[in-house]
Amino acid sequence: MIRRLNEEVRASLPADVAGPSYDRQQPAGIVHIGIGAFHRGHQAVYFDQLMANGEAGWMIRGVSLRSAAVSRQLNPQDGLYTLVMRDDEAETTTVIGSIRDVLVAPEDPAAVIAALSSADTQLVTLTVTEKGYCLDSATGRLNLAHRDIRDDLASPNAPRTAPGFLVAGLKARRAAGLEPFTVLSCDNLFHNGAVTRRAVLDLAERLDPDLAGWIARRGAFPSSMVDRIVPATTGEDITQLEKTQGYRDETMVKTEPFTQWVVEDSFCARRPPLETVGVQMTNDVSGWEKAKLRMLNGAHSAMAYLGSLAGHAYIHDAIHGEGFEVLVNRLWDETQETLDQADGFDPSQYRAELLARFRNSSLRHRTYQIAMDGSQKLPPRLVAPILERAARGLRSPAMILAVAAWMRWQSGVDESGEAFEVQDPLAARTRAIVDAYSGDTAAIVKGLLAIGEIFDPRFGKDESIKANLVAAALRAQCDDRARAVWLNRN
Ligand code: CS2
Repeated sequence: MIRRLNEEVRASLPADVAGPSYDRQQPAGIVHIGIGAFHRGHQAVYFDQLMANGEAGWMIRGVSLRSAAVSRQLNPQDGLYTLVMRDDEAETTTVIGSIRDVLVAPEDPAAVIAALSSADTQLVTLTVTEKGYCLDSATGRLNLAHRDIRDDLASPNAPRTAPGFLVAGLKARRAAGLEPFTVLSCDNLFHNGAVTRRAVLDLAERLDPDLAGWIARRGAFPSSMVDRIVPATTGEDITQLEKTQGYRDETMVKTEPFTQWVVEDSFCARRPPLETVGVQMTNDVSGWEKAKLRMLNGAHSAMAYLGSLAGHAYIHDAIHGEGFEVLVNRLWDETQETLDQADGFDPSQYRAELLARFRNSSLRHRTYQIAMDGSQKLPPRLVAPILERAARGLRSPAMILAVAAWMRWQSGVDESGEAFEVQDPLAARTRAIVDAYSGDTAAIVKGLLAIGEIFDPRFGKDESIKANLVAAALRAQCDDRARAVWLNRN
């Protein structure tokens, strides 16, 4: 009988598997909202190291805003899970102990609010993905017409969204005479701290203006740049771990050795000494955020659409495909010219490191996974830098090609005629546009460019951008050969 990872199994882990030796009963200073694989592969590992170094009080209470899946996996394992770190040369396996438990918000919103308003809680970290902030992308403010936000306004004590829970938790703290916790966004949004602050204040102002004033004065919403490639765990990964280590872990994560976290040093509550575990604390994260979003994530999205359409299921496959390295380097030449100085950021070293990370074939990072939610990802990764370049009279053929591939992706059929599901909050709208103008690329491009949530109006008005997009989308550039020809010509 194979044993499932839990406290008992932790006491007798195989010799090559390290595990937590600190006291796991110590207080939980952190509530994390959105407890997916990325949190388990990134922030939770830093807090695990912090407690291993003897810093007390940084256990994490996880919150799932939607599904009970992670709680069903992690709670029976006493919050323990395995981190498998691999590249093409080596693999290390560690059991991480920093997560206490997982609360499922829709099942028990009051328990989440109680965790947020506990005197132990100093810091609330978030990985709710771009769409979890419920923003109106045209204004960067909270989308008050969003269905879930309307529900939160109607039932503020049983909210559904991350901003809704933050407001409810802060309100309960104020009522209990406690100070606010620090809110630390760990999502791939530009100025993620300021954006979160704005969203929380927009909601609080509608519910309780006094509370909003208190949050504005006493709260803190530092920005942060997070980076680690954490592909979705597969059944195969779980079986493999079981075979090699002799225990079963339903919630293991696999990741790369590389990890980076740059955090703005403006906390209101007790701040964990993150700098002691390799976090870069800084006064201004924006240079790092922009570089990472445009270089890593921009190249990821380009490879996701172009690669997936051309039949490359994984990033390491795509980067070895004809012309992809050329494409990625062209894209980086384009984005690099839009970056600001960030302390210690060396673009050529960053590019070399990124290429090596993309080539890591042991991660099996699916292009399809990255292609999801493109409507949320395109604006900071591709639309903004293309526009900045256009304003300076510069063309951006590699980034245009990536946007054109996203447009082709909306048809739900790849270059070899294989159908797939477009997973995106705006999929129904983009599909309707593609169907309405079937076969007329110029009309499809025009229709998609009119989606204000994705494309700044300047984008559609720029005739050169539009013409280039149509040309790129028309010529089926998603096929490897055609893409190489297109890049040579442009
Ligand atoms: C990826 C990111 O899925 C995606 O959109 O680009 O998850 C990427 O792997 C991380 O941001 C790396 O830090």
